[in-house]
Amino acid sequence: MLRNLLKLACAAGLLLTLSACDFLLFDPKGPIAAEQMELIILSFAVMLIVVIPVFVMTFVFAIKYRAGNDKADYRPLWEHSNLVEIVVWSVPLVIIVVLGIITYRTSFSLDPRQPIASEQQTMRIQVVALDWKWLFIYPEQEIATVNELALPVDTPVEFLITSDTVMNSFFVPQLGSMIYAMAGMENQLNLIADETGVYRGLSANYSGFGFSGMKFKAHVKTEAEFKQWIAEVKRAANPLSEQAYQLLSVKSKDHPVEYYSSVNPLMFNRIIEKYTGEQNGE
Ligand SMILES: [Cu+2]
Repeated sequence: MLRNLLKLACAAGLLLTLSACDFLLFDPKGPIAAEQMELIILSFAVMLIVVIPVFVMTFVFAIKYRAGNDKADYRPLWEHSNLVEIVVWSVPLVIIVVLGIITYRTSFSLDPRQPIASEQQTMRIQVVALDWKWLFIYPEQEIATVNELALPVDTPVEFLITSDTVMNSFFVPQLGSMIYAMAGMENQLNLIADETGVYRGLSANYSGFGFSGMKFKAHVKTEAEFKQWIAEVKRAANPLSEQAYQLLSVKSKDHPVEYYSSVNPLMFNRIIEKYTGEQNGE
C-alpha cells in the first residue's frame, strides 16, 4: 500500500519535472537504490506535512485579514492560544520522532557494509581513486580497467574502495549508496543491479583540476556478456605491472578507458598499505 502510494507520488513528481532533467535517483536499477528512493520520497512527504499548511495559511491569512475586509474579526489584544501552541509544537515534534525512527532503522538496513542476500555468489571488485580516473581491479578474474566498470546482473557485488590520492567519492546513482574513497583506508559498499544497461558513475567529491572528467560507465551485463567482456579485457595483452601503475598514477585529465589483461591480486592491498605509516603519524 505504502509502496504503491510512493510510486504514485514519484510518478506524479516525475511528470511535473521537466523531461530534460536527468533524474537518476528516481530511476533506480537495483533494490538498494530503490529503497533509498523510497526513503527520499517518504522523508520529503513527512516534511511536507508542515510545509504545505504553512504555504496555504500564508495566502489564506493574507487575503482574509487584509485591511479592506471588514468581515474578518479585528482582535488587537489577542496574544495567546493554547490550541495554536499545541499544534505548532506537537506536529514538528511528531515529524522529528518519525524521521528519527526511520533514520535509525535505515542506518542499519541500508548499511553499505551489509552483504546482500542472494542465491548468486558475491563478486568482489576493488576500486582505486586516482587523479583523475577510477581504477577497477577484479581480483578473482585478475584483470583491471580504468574508467569502465562491468558487473553481471542480479549478482551482489562487494566493492572495496580506497584512494591513492586525496579523498574522492564513489557513486553510481542508479545502483545506490555513495561512499568515500580515502587513502590508507578500505571502504566497503555492497550493491546489486537488477536490470542490464549502462549507468553513469562518478566521483561525488571535488578533488581538483581534472575532477569533472573523473567519470565512468557502469555496464550491467548478463552472465554470458560479462564473461565475454572479461575475455575481451584479457585480450588487451596489457598487464598492470608496477611500472604501468606508476604511469597510471600520474595526474591526467579526461583519461580514456583502458583494459589491463592481468594484475597482481595483492596490488590493492599494497596501495592501501603504503599509507600505513602516515596513518600512524610516522
Ligand atoms: Cu576514513
